[in-house]
Amino acid sequence: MAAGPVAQRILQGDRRALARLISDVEEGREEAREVLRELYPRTGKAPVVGISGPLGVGKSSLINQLIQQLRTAGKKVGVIAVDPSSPFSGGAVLGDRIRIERDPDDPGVFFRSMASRGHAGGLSQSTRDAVRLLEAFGMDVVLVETVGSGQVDVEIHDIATTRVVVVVPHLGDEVQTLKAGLFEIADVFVVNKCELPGADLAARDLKELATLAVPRDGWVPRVVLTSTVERKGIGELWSAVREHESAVHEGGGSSEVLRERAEREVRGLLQEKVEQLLQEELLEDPAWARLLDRLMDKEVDPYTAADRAFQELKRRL
Ligand SMILES: Nc1nc2c(ncn2[C@@H]2O[C@H](COP(=O)(O)OP(=O)(O)OP(=O)(O)O)[C@@H](O)[C@H]2O)c(=O)[nH]1
Ligand SMILES: [Mg+2]
Repeated sequence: MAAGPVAQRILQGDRRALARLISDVEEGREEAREVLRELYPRTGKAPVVGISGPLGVGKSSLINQLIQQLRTAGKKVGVIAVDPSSPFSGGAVLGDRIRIERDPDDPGVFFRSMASRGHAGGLSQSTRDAVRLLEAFGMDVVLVETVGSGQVDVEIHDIATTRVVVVVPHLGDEVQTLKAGLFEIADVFVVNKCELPGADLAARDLKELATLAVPRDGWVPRVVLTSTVERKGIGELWSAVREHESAVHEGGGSSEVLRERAEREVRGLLQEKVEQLLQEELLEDPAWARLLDRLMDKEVDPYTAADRAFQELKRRL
């Protein structure tokens, strides 16, 4: 597909056009989807590294040092900070939470934060699309910081090609169980603040747990020790990410993980359309209100009501 004027500007590295388009994506504008269609063939090659973990473990500090390392190697870096769950951050301003030390004049770094409100197609779809735009824009690597754990975090994790979960030594029993759960969604574990006591023990526990994980694309989760205060382990972290990227991309289009992810995305978009169809065909029809009246009067039960509505929908298609 030939690239239209907006897509051209993105490909030419126009930062203002990129910022505006990401906002359009957040608002779910159809024009933005059109540009995404045009740019899609140019996406999917850059490592997209998700960095998540509990509050204050050092995610932003690690990102700062990864940026330095990548810039030194001549790589351009896009950074997205996602705040899916305001309760976690206590309503903190995102700009505070990420604390990225960046040179505002460096054209090789683009930073964007995404908060939970106002995403027409859902936060994870907006984030996924923003990542694609950053890649089409020419970023060699995209880093995505998310806080906390739980369902939203898992969804955000679905966007990263390599999922890094950061923990610190001595998180206590509660986090031990959290760690076990996180194994499902981590490719690389980082024990940050490793200059503190207990780091080796934490790393050993994690390595043991890693042997229990079911390998995906032939990959067993890796454990890396880092300290951003002592500037240790950043090179090892990046090597682990690169090795994982090779494992994922090795089989070309046959990666289990990438295929399942692609399927989940299309299913999500399809479900949106089905919901819209339901809305237009049934829920706006006066017959729907009448059916609800009958339900309230107990003339019909919910199962029968759903069956009838479904039959009616099929009849109309
Ligand atoms: N001792 C020690 N402190 C660290 C290290 N890395 C980060 N910190 C400190 O931990 C605190 C939190 O660091 P951040 O990088 O903001 O952590 P974060 O995970 O991004 O925090 P949130 O985004 O608020 O969840 C800061 O005070 C850092 O200076 C480390 O390697 N060792
Ligand atoms: Mg942070």
